[in-house]
Amino acid sequence: MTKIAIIGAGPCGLSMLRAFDQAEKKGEKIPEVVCFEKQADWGGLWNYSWRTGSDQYGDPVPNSMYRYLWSNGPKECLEFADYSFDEHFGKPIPSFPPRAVLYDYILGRVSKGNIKNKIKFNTKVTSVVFKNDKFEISYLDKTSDATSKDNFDYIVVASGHFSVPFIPEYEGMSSFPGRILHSHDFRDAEEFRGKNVIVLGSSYSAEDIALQCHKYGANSVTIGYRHNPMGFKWPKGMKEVHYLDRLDGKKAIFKDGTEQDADAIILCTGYLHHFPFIDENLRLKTRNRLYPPKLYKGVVWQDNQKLIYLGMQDQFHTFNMFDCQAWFARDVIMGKIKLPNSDEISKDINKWVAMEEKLENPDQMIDFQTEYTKELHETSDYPKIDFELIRKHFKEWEHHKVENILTYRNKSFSSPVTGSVGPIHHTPWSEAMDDSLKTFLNK
Ligand code: FAD
Ligand code: NA7
Repeated sequence: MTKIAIIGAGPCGLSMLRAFDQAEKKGEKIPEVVCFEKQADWGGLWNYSWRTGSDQYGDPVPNSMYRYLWSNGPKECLEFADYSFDEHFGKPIPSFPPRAVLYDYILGRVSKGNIKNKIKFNTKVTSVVFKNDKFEISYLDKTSDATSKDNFDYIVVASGHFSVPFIPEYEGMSSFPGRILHSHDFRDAEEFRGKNVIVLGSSYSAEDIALQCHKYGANSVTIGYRHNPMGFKWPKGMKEVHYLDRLDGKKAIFKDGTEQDADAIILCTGYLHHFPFIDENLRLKTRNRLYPPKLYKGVVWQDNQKLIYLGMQDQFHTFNMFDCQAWFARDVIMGKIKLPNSDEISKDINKWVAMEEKLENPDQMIDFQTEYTKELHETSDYPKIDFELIRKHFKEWEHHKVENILTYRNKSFSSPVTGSVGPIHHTPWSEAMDDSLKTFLNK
């Protein structure tokens, strides 16, 4: 029997497990599937951990999410086609839920199937090599410190790419008298109440962590961008300036001449695609981009088509794109989708990469990833979902952010699955200090 290993039980690994589960429910004979998850529980980044650094077994902590994290895009854009928000919560809920609510939703779908028993928890994959037409996987049971080996026909890498921080160094850091941390280790904005905070970066983490620090009472927040400013209309107490030049004692000196006393520096400088456990000739090497090269349809490894990578793109679309990838991968593995010859694979990859390299603004990027997801969607029986509506929502959301970065999360959107409209939340985001599921749903 064909044997499949899935590495990681975050949203992508769970999409893969759900795809097989759905085929089995339709009476199809599915391969043997084993999922390895190095944490004690499932949900990937959405499974919050207070820990930073390494865990009780000495293993690096993968979690990068923090307290008070609310969805950074409308939930309608990530909705599962086969499990709507209305079905899970029994009623329409507002469009920008906090982390705990999305975590509940992700798990709600997989708790119902024959899925959890396929996952080996606290089990870290330490090596993947291809020999004699099989993948040999070595894995460590972290609780017993015992290593084992097993062979598989296919490997699905769903280990995420927002867990290993990219940490640059600036002059003066070693003598800076305050705290320096990467967004990967940021857990609670309360820590920065009354402080002068410098945030470096100009993408999602910089935007959200800067806003969190402001919301929870930082004295000032100064964002240093490298190439392009985010350019939002920042509230009083926040500003965006050009690139940190150096630190001099507790003073941060920027390239545009701005000087700012700082108590803390938060490096929102992104993450590394880091797969040290995969043999080098199978390893995806890329920066964070919308179409990493060498992946046919964004998932099948060009040089060995029994190796699948899920969710390795920079992401506007998330959960339903992961699903489209997983359903496609499942059908490739089960022989329902035949891959073209290597010339056509190469042409297809080059076409997408060339298009991606020409993208100039968020609207074009949204169009690009929507077209990619739609194309994948058509290849499998993943249920109907209105990607045109999702495209429209993403563009509206981008424009709401430009209008007012403090209020975009108060807006409401309609579901691409059920059509129902999210109610306006009872408390505007900038005043909502409690991010619990109970308060969000019940007040
Ligand atoms: P992950 O969620 O990272 O899961 C990977 C899993 O693989 C983890 O459980 C990990 O323990 C496991 N693993 C890793 N290596 C191994 C190994 N060697 N052996 C065994 N197991 C392993 N997306 C949204 O849609 N909305 C948001 O609001 C949003 N906010 C975000 C905020 C932050 C701070 C970050 C970092 C990301 C955010 N995202 C958001 C994007 C996020 O990438 C996806 O939502 C999603 O978590 C990606 O799923 P994944 O399965 O690819 O990776
Ligand atoms: P991203 O989106 O990969 O962005 C990384 C940012 O880091 C980006 O703005 C880079 O600026 C910046 N960067 C990288 N190196 C430096 C240095 N040396 N100095 C200053 N700035 C630097 O990562 P995020 O963490 O923001 O987002 C990851 C996920 O978390 C995302 O999917 C969200 O859903 C939440 P550049 O543009 O290259 O100048």
